[in-house]
Amino acid sequence: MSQLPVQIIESHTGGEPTRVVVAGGPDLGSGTLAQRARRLRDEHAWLRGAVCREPRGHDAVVGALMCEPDEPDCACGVIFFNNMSTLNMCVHGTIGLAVTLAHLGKIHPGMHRIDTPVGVVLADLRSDGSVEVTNVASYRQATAVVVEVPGWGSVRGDVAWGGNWFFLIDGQGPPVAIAHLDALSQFARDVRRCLAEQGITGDDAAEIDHIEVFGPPADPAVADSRNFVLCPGNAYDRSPCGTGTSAKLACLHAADKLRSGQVWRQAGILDTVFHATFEPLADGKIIPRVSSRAWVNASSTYFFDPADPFRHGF
Ligand code: PYC
Repeated sequence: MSQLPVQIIESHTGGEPTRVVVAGGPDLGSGTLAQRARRLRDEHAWLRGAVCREPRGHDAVVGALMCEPDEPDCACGVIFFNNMSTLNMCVHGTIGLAVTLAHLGKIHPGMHRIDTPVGVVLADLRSDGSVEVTNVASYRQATAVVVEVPGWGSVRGDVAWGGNWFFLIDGQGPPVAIAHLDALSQFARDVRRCLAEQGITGDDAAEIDHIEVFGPPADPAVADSRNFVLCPGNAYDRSPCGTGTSAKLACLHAADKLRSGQVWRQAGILDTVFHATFEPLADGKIIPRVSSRAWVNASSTYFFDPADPFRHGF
């Protein structure tokens, strides 16, 4: 277990924090990013405790361990994690990673390949500081799936992959507004538990660990929709969630409700907005492109005093 200081650069994307571990992280050896992500999850839980739990962190923090890429021509590799486990992919975190790399002088405006556990994504760092992420191929796996949720009744939604597994619910549950945060969190947690109990999964029996609830936008001139996204654990995404926006695009495409190239403006619960488009693939999947801005707002050094019982979080 590393007792070396860990160096972090922090940013937020539409209100959702990202902490990029730029030095002092564990040595995960070689292999694909997916293999190294499993090693991080199973053998180095201390890092997610130190970064995403109290007393340094909180459950909304997403960590990003910068690594050597496995795929050629990548600016870097990255493994995202939160207080519970590793994440397959994270778009807001990729935007945060891109501005962090620029802050460190490691990249300049232009297109950059980033290796992740679910494949290579592209980050286009523009000269105005915004970043467009070309995400992994996304698709709707099932539509109008009904899950029985005690207290809420029959809840209907779509199952889709956008780099993580999502259950997307439109127009059911509490109003999608910050005033209803507790009720939304409870609703989404109940839905997630019932999906697992009723055997409703993504492909290969993957747990659907993100729940996305949609409602009307505050201002239709600014956004097409507002969402609430429950992340693995109990935290909700402060941003509109880029993998969730990718899943939404896949569902809109499958339902023939959005054309290739048409811009979808997804607001999150704080009314920050991601702009997204897609390119259709021959097999019915899509390649989503999601853009937003992130701001670097802190740089920290974490110390690990062996006498501190909470050096790896609680
Ligand atoms: O932006 O993809 C995203 C994301 C996933 C979890 C939190 N944010």
